[in-house]
Amino acid sequence: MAMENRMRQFTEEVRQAACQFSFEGILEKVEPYGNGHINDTFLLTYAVGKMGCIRVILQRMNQKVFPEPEALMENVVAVTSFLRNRIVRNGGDPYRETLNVIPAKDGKSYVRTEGGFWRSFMFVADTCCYDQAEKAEDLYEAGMAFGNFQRLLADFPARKLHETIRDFHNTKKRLADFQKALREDAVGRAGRVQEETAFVLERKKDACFFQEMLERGELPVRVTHNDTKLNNVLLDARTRRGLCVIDLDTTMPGLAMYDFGDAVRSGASTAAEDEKDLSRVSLDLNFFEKYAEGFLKGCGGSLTQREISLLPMGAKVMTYECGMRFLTDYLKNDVYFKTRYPEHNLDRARTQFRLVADMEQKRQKMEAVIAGLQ
Ligand code: ADP
Ligand code: GN1
Ligand code: MG
Repeated sequence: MAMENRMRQFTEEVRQAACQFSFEGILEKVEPYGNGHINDTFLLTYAVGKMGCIRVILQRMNQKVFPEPEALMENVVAVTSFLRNRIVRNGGDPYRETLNVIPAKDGKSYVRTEGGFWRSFMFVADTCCYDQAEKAEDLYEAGMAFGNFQRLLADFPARKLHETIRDFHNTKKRLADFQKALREDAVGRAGRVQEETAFVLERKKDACFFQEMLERGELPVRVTHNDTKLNNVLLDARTRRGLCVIDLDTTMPGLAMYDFGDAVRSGASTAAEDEKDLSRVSLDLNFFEKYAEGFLKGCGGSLTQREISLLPMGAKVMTYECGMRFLTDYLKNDVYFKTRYPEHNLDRARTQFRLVADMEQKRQKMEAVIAGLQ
């Protein structure tokens, strides 16, 4: 019953937002959509005269995570317009190969209601989107799509981008945040995570690895996606080819290793991000290789030798950072990521740390795979 009431309230809020967008037709259906951890995503179906049905995505942006939705949408519009031009120039389909923002009736890229800030995208139909890869080819295709995304944005004017989340992949800062949450122990959970805490603290050096290289000016800063989770890329359902990179909220200056690493973390694990049976969690080296092959191909030779050799480290640091973020959120009483049960963030942190440990075991193998692709 509580669920039904919640759904009714959601639907009402969605309707209030939807009527301010440049949609046409009669709203026939509202469904919660996808498995994102941050925004509230809905699929809306409209009946348009005698033309049949049109579906659109409507999202309530998470204002706790993104305190400046206007700046965020400026980024999204700038990046998608730039991509659209490139895709058209390359003979591609700009309605399927990038997100398309549907504006509000007042011409803005977002709508503000009592319930928050909303935006809308054309729905990219006939696609598949996976939380976990089904086969190695999916990872090749995801890698190709994310690599291509980075290549297409190579000459995007990075200074135009707002930093939507400050220090997003500053792992050193993430470690400091974790230590602060541990000290504050807001809801008395610190005692329950001593093993995980020790795991984090034993790897302080990893937290500083990229940040210190960046501070020394040793790595090229590129426009990167920064949230290359497998379910942030759509594959064409018919051909199963990498089609459209979505969830552009964190597209900002960053490192190639971030985009490589986060996709390996999410796509090359043998288990779900919240698997409780840790014996099922490991790095699938075949998936790792396929993702790397696709990513390098997609980047089209733009990565330096140094960057390529740092890809395995990117996978480890991104996995470590993500585990630390889940654990920090657990200590802070689950204020950032959406959770479905009280220990959800802790389960997620544990899988990430198990994956880090496995990557440490497989380090030489990972390096050999990357060397073999050069
Ligand atoms: P979050 O930031 O919460 O992860 P996303 O923007 O990734 O939100 O959207 C959540 C999910 O909704 C995606 O994983 C995908 O399944 C689906 N989705 C989002 N936008 C589109 C779109 N334009 N077309 C088709 N599916 C989409
Ligand atoms: C979030 O939004 P989503 O679900 O695609 C998070 C990522 C994490 C990921 C872990 C803006 O991604 O950074 O790696 O969860 N996005 C943001 O699953 O914090
Ligand atoms: Mg997402």
